[in-house]
Amino acid sequence: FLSQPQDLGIVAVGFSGGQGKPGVDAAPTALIESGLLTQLRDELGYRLHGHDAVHSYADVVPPPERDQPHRGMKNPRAVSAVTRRIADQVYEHAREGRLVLTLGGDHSIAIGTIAGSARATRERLGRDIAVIWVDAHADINTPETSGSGNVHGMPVSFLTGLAREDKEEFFGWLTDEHRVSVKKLVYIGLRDVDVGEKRILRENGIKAFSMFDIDKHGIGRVVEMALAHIGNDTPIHLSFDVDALDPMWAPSTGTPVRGGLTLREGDFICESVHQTGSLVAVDLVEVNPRLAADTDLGAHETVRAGCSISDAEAGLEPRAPSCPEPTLTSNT
Ligand code: 6HN
Ligand code: MN
Ligand code: MN
Ligand code: MN
Repeated sequence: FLSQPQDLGIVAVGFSGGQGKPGVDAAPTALIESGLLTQLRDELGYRLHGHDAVHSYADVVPPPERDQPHRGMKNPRAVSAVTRRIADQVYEHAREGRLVLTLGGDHSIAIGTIAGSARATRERLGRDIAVIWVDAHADINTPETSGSGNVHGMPVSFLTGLAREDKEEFFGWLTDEHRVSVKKLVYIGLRDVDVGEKRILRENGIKAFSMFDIDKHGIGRVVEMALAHIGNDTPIHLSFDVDALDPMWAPSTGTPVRGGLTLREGDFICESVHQTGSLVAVDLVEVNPRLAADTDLGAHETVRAGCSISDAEAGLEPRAPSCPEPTLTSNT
C-alpha cells in the first residue's frame, strides 16, 4: 500500500532537555557534517526536504528557572513544547507521503515524532501505526515510576496513554489521534529495564525481545517474530536509540549499557524493517558527541555508527534487492 518514497523529510533536532547531559543536542550537526545527508541524496537518490536547519526551538523553551519539575519530571514545559513542535513538523512531512527521518536529540523527542507520524498516517491512510523501539531501555516509565525524572525514560508511556496529563503545558496536547496501542508496540535490544517498567510491560502484555532472545534465536528470527507480531502491511515507525548498540560500537551516548547489539545486528534490524516497504518514519537518537570523546575510538565511531544506522533505516542494503538468494546444491 505504500510505494517506496523518493522523498525524505528531515527533522534535525538539537535538543537535550529530556535528560541531564549536555552534548546530545550537537548530534544532528555532527551526523550531517560526517556526510549523512549527502549519502542519502547521492547514493540512495532521495529528494531531501527540511534538511537545511538544525532546530533548537529556542522560542518555545522557557528559561530553566521557570521550568520547575512537575510530577517529578525535569524540564517538563520545555520537553512538552519542543515535542509538540516536532509533532507538527513530522506530521507535515508524513502527510505528504515522505519518509521522515528525525535526528535527535535525546529520546524524549520521540513523543513528538511518533505523535506526528501516528496522526499523519491515520489521516493519509486511515491506519494505525506500529512502533518498533530499538533500545537498551524500555523508556516506558510513568512520571510516578521514574527514578530519574528524566523524560527520555518516559516517552512510550505518554505515547501509549499509560501516562496522561490534562494540562496542555505538560503533554496535555497529546490526544487519541497521536497515540499508539500497546498491542502495536514491539521492543528489540532491551537489557536495562527498571523494576516499575518490567511490571508495566508484563501487565500490558507488551512484546519485547531482549538481548537474551537475540542470543537464543539470532537476530534474523527475532526480527521475523517482531514483524509477525505487528502484522503484515502495517505502517511502521522505527525509533532507534543508539545505546541499543554495544558501547564497543557506540560509546558516545548518555546511558551506555554493556552487552548490546553489534553494528551489523543494528543495521540488519533497520534494513529488514525498511525492506517491508511499510516504513513511514524513523528516528535516530541519543548520539552524544561530547561523551567518551577521549577514548581510543572517541565520538567519531559513534557518529559513524549513527550514520550507518540511518542509512540502513533509509534502505541502504548490502546487496541489490533483485539479487537472488544463494541456493544450496548438494552433489551426492
Ligand atoms: N534512554 N530507565 C532509566 C530512566 O531514567 O528512566 C534510563 C532511561 C534511558 C532513556 O536511553 O533513551
Ligand atoms: Mn536507551
Ligand atoms: Mn538502569
Ligand atoms: Mn531510549
